[in-house]
Amino acid sequence: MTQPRSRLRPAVSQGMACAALVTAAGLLAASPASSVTRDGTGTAPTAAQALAAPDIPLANVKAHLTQLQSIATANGGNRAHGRTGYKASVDYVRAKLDAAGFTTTLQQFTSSGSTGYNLVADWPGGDPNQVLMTGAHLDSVSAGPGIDDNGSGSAAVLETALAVSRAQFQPAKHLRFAWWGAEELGMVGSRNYVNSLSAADRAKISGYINLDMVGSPNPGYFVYDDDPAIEKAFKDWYAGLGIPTEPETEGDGRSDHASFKNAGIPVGGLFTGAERTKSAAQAAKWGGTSGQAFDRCYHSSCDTTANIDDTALDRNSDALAYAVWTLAATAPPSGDSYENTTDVAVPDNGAAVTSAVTVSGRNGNAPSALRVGVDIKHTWRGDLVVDLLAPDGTAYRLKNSSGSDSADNVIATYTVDASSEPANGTWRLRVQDVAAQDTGYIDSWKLTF
Ligand code: DTR
Ligand code: CA
Ligand code: ZN
Ligand code: ZN
Repeated sequence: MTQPRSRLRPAVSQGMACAALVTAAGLLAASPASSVTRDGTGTAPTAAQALAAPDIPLANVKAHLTQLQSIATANGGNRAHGRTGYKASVDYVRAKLDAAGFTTTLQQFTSSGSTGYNLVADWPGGDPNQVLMTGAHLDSVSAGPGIDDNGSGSAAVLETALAVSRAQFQPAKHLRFAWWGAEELGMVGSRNYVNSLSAADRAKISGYINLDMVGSPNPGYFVYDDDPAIEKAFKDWYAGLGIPTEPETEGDGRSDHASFKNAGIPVGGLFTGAERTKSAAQAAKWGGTSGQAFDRCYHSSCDTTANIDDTALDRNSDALAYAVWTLAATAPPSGDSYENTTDVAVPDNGAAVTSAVTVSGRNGNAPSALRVGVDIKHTWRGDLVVDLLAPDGTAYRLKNSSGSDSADNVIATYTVDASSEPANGTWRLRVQDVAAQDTGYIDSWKLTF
């Protein structure tokens, strides 16, 4: 049931009730801290769980690739199933996750006469009946170090998991990350994992996101066209960057998401291409070299750290973080929405403006996972500070400004613990542009209870 559109309210003057301090480490560190408290007395506020996805530092992702390259070099030139380089890769990833507070499990299996290992890492918290999984295969072929295939996916997933820890992210859903063995033998590890789950445990997995080759040197931007919600998260992200994507259609059955899809679990993922050739039309929209394979070193000894396109790796790592933050925070819409679609101009480097929705007829307080969907069209979105104002004026920080976030538009769904706020009343979205140049407007926003 959608409420009638609300009248636009006068802008909230600056200096009104202050923002709740978002205590997530990492996010505030990425931009000027706003250490105001709810009541202005300096007492510690209750933390609002409204967090935008963090930027995934490319340097961190590449540091993992350097480590995986060193491991391959020290172990006969590869990280293949059944070889010492694979187990060393598992030990490296596991040590990072243990240090970051994950609960890690090593699942053993046998394939082609050798012991294989799946590494599974659970982030404590969230609804155990709604598990969002993200995974990548960690093994290479025996011909080479497998840095694009699939160190790139493994490193992007690892760094996203570490970003969850840095942010102390506590979404509605439970987060689980996995690194698979023996994918190159035919998705053996991931199939072993899915088959080892009871039907009840399989049913708890709300979705599986797969990253296999996300840094190809002549990259394409392919989004798996399987589950629409997962696909939408990735397409929204790339639309925000103004980068066209194509559906990943050849992948059916060609990577670990197949193990989950075959069990009826919604799947999605990203891919930058392997042995196939980039067309002229694709080169025209993505750059790179037409008539050349997306990855000329696919399954070859030259799949080293030199076989990576940094821009593609960075974009896909950030896209993964956005998808995890969005999909984990968004429990299936179960309630009513209240929306305002009236455009509100945001003055450049000026006063805050607001857009209001009026909620009525509800009982009690708002939920602990109040969903705030925003659509703000604005170049260089790092200029923007975005807050949700409860009817009593209490502010919940949704997005901090950032001197480095040059991407356009804020199209995101935030989850706010608004359980201390009565549901009925006039809620406002407050947006302020705190840096000169670049302008934009609130296109629409909505509350979902
Ligand atoms: N089979 C994967 C590489 C691969 C080829 N096509 C796709 C499509 C979607 C994901 C992965 C792939 C491998 O060699 O690991
Ligand atoms: Ca990044
Ligand atoms: Zn491969
Ligand atoms: Zn692969």
